[in-house]
Amino acid sequence: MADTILSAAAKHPKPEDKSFKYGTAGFRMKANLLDSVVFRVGLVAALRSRKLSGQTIGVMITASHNPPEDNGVKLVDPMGDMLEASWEGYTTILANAPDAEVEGVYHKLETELNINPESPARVIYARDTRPSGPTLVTALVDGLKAARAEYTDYKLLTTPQLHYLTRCINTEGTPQSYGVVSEKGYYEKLGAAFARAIKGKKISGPVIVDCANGVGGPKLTELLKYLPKALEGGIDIKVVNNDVLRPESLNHECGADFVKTKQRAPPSSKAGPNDRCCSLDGDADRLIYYFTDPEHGFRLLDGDRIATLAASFIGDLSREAGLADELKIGVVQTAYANGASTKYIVNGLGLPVVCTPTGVKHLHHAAKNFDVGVYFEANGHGTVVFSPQALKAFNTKSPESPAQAGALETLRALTDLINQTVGDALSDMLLVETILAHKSWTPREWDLTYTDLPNRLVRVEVTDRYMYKTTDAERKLVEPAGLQEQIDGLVKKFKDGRSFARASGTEDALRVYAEAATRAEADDLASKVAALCKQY
Ligand code: G16
Repeated sequence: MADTILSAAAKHPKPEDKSFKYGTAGFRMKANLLDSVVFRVGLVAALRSRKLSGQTIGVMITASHNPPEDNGVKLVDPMGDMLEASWEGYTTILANAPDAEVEGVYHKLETELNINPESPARVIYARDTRPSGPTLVTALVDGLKAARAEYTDYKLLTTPQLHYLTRCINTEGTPQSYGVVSEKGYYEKLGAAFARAIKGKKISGPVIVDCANGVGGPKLTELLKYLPKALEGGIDIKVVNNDVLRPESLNHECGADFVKTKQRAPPSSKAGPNDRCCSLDGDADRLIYYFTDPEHGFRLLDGDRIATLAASFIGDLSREAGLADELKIGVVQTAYANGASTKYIVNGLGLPVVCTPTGVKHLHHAAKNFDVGVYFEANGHGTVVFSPQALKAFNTKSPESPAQAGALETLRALTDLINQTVGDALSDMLLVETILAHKSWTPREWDLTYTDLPNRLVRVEVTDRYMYKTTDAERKLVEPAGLQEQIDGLVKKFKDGRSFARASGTEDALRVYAEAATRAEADDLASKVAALCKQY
């Protein structure tokens, strides 16, 4: 007989004196603290599915860009979106209940949320390559069994693949069907869409992809089988940092987070001048491009650059397709977006920009207010979402010229190529490659579209990150009292200065961002603001 929730909870005891919070991307911490949390996430997944009449919920076990000894867990809603905000609170409550009270809290939530305990509960789950993954899966399964949920183990996947599968399952057999419910279905969808999107265009030279020694490596290697090869007018992808057998190498001196924060290529890189390079993160939901310019050295093409590239390309295609007046295109960024990128989008591309707090869930939500909503965090996490009206227009508009027909076909291909559930490094990379091929651009031309303001992001160890509270899309601190005024005073002394501090939602640290007219000033401003924050 299956364990009751009470007896199962006793096998996954909550560490004493530890409190948990569903943060920017679910729960994240040292893996050895997560067992009870993952068990209880299994219970929440079952409740959430029952609440939604048996629609399938996804659970991903990953700590993405964080170090190998960390792990994390997050929930995926039926359409592949992040968990609805109000449920983050319920998950936090269950994660913090004492072991003996877990069953009571579970049933209380069931009653309060009006959930029929006899409704079916269906859950799928996957994990990244961290060594702690299998043990945490055991805890999750114990939670799912105790809550009498049906479940399917998709084993190793990238985070965006799990989002894709969740949506596919819940839309299968409906007019909104998102794709075939299998990992192979994902590769086939991307491969076919990419072939359509680059038809008649030439991709110049190879792209070197740093896979952060994470799950993106084997998955990209698999995807290659479904992509048109360079010799057939397709793409030449060189996979590097694809060692998933040495767990300690995950995200170590490589990957998107390293490249973005250190503003340099992984030390292992053997790329030559002007070689087109990109880096994924540990679960392949972030993407950063870069190259070395013989004159100016390392050049970073981050999430802001991908957003501007995608927005300008889709904007141009919509105009060519005669749809510019019908479609509202907009870009969503966070406070980390380089000021120069925001200016370029508003003044250069003539598009509106919305700023939200950090966290894909916030950006995704805001992007849905546009017909074409392009959202990217500067760290390379993002995608494009299309409204039902946009999809309808691409599919029903009768072309008045061969050029219009071509633009419409490219737009349709993009809607299949882009993973609309969440930021997806593999899909985003194929999008960038498509756009560069259409524009006949090397990364150099891409880099020349605008000039970034020098910037610096620092990670500050503080005693209690939760005492730093923000407002205005995290651009201003309201607590500790008086700190923001001091930051403002410092910023005023720097030409083009801008700086903010916010608590990380994925690490035990405060993040300080600064930009200014010169590199030295940006560094100076960042270290001064960091020092100020540490005093509190
Ligand atoms: C996660 C979130 C991102 C966020 C990043 C850093 O990324 O999904 O939206 O930008 O954490 O967040 P924070 O500054 O709060 O630590 P990932 O790639 O680690 O899942």
